[in-house]
Order: sequence, then C-alpha cells, then structure tokens
Amino acid sequence: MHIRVINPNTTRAMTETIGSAATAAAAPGTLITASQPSCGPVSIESHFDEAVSAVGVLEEVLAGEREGADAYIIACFGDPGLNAARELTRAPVIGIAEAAFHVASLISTRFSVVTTLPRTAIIAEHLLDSYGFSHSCRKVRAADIPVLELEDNPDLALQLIIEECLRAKREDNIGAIVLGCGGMADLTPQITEAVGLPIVEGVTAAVKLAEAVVGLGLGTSKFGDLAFPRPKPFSGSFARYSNLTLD
Ligand code: 5HY
Repeated sequence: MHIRVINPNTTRAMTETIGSAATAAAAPGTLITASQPSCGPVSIESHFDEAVSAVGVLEEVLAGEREGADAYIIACFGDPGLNAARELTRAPVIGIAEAAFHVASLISTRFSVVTTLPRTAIIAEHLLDSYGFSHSCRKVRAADIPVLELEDNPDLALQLIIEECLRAKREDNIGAIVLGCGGMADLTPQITEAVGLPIVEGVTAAVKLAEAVVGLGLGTSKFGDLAFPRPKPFSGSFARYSNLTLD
C-alpha cells in the first residue's frame, strides 16, 4: 500500500517531521510518501491560509493519482480541501483532525484538543461541529504559539503544549487529549509521559485509518457529492483544470 501524506503548508522541515511520524506508525508493507505543495503559505493559521493551501492540496492529490497512490492524508489540523480532494480520487482521503476525533471518541467519552493559536482553536471548533463531535469534546485549547514555533523554538513549544495539556487534565474532566497540529506529530511520547493521559495525534491516527479503509477494500464513494467533478472550462491560471478527465 502507498499512502501520500500531504503537508498543506510549504515548510519542508515540518513535512519531514510529519513523514517520519507517519512512517513510524505505518504497518510493514505500507509505503509513506510525504509531500507538500510547491506554492502556498509556510504555515496555516487562518481561514485565508486554509483556502489558499487547499489548491496545493488538490495539486498533490492529482500528482498522487498519476503515481497510483492508494490513500491520501491531509496533514493539517484544519483538514483544508478535504472534500474537494475526495472528489478527485477513488482512494480514501483522511484529514488528521477528523481522524483524531474519531480515534479519541473510541477511547474516551470526553476529550479536549490542544492546538497552536487561539484563532485556529476556533477553526477546530467548526470542524468538531461539522464532523459531529462537538458533544464529545470538552474544550479546544491553544498553547498560544505560532505554528512555526514548533520548528523554530521546539523546546519552548513543547513546554507550552504540555502546560496546556496539564490544565486540560486538571480542569476538563476528560479521558484523552487530541494534539491539534500536524507539526506536533513527533511530540506524542514526551507529551504522553509528562501528562499521563492517552494522547491522540492526527497524523498517526490517519495512517492507521487509511490502512483500515484500504484493507476493507473501500475508498471514496463516487456516488453523490464526492463523484468526480463535472468537466468544464477553467480560465486564467486555473486553465489546467479545464475538462479534467478522472477515473
Ligand atoms: C497544521 N497549521 O496542522 C495547522 C495547525 C493549526 O500549518 N499545520 C499548519 O494550528 O491549525
């Protein structure tokens, strides 16, 4: 099985962190390819960043289709472009936020999320609502760090994330914590040891869910709203999408 793990931002070091975590979680026989768009934001911290990065995600899925990927992971906690990406392929496309929420709900009845900035915490709340997990999540918390602090100042970032996780454990009456950033993919062991709660990390959760869906012989439905897009002309810099023929 070949899984293409897409980091929607354009920070190579974070793509490598994500790829290493995905590879460590993968079963024998699962090949992980970590990629990122050639253009887009260095980090995704707003609705604007997500909207722009979604085009890069779709480009990476189209590249994966040419290379025969068996599954895709969108390794940004906002799951940018998730359903649009699903329209482009018969393979499963798993967002790390959706994956983490599902796994957390299998091991606890209530969990909290710890993400980076307060404004991206609100975006995670929107996802919880749209995926149907609002009732299961006690609180979405922010360590109040920009995403790239995870790369530029990792020791401080880890300390602030652990402190917020410990506040969640003390205050939220929860059974698990979800890490709310693809860039946290390598921090699970240290956070687990420091906090003493089950820590659900989205990249690794998505790898195992992708393996499960492919193993069941399932993929993205081509019936209803996830069918291939109707071919049509596109103008300007999007002309390359004109009359896309997909199968
Ligand atoms: C992510 N941004 O997982 C999100 C994290 C966030 O560049 N990769 C990013 O805070 O939403």
